[in-house]
Amino acid sequence: MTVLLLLTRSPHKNSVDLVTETDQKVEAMISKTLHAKYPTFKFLGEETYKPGMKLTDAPTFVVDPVDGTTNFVHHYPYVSVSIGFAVNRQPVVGVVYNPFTRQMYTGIKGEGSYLIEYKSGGVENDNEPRRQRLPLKQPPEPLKELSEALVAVEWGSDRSGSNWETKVKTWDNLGRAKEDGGAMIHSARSFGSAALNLCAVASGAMDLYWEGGCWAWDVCAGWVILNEAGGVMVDGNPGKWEVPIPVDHRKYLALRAVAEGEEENVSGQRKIVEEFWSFIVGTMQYEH
Ligand code: LIP
Repeated sequence: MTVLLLLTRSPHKNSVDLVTETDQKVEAMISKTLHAKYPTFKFLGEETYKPGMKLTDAPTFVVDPVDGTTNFVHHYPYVSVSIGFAVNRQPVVGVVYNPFTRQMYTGIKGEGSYLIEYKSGGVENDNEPRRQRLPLKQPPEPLKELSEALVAVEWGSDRSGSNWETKVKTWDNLGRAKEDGGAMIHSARSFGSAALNLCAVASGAMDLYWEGGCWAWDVCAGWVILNEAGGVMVDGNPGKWEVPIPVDHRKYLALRAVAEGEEENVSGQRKIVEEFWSFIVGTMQYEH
């Protein structure tokens, strides 16, 4: 059995903010490879990020070498390498690969998004992977109201204070019976990887994903894959439908495509998003 060397992240937030030697080595390899190929582009990675570093409008690789580190430490196979590319703080290219399931999700702005499944030999040895355009169900299933939804929600690593209160009370509101003022959603799931949660929403297997506290590197790649599958990313706090959020906003709500036609899709999504916002208790705030 491979022994994972757990390291202490600096600055170290708390006992659930985990990092391993693998996270750091994979990022070093990705950054070296990308820099050699694209020396003029900037790089923002989870393991080399320092407080105060800001994502600019410059073309930038936004990378999470091991998204789902807690899963990786526990050998729970919901882990991914997430490589995004942003321009003007907007995601334009994304690749998310889960080495345990050999599933790769790709998305390029204006060119669609795909699920590519490799057989046992993995990426290097499989020349004919199965490739499917997202969402997997076309036309997308309608989603008439929030009570029909399966929603991904994550605790994250902040476990006290007003952000925690907002998460716990909102989770309660989403699950609670309608006659008691709740949304009575079908159910909630916590998979522990923002990138794979976004890919699940893009594929249509999950209807929504809500989280506050994760970072640009957790969502950049998945965001393009979601948008190119007709899905939408909006403010994780009750917001304004017309106001787009930047990739480093740190409060996110993702929703899958709910109809084939552009107009029907957008109006159907707006209805669900505004319904979801009405069940959020409080406002999440995170330093950037
Ligand atoms: C994780 C995110 C997840 C969040 C975790 C953590 P990491 O990223 O993907 O959504 O809930 O707290 O931030 O640290 O495994 O790269």
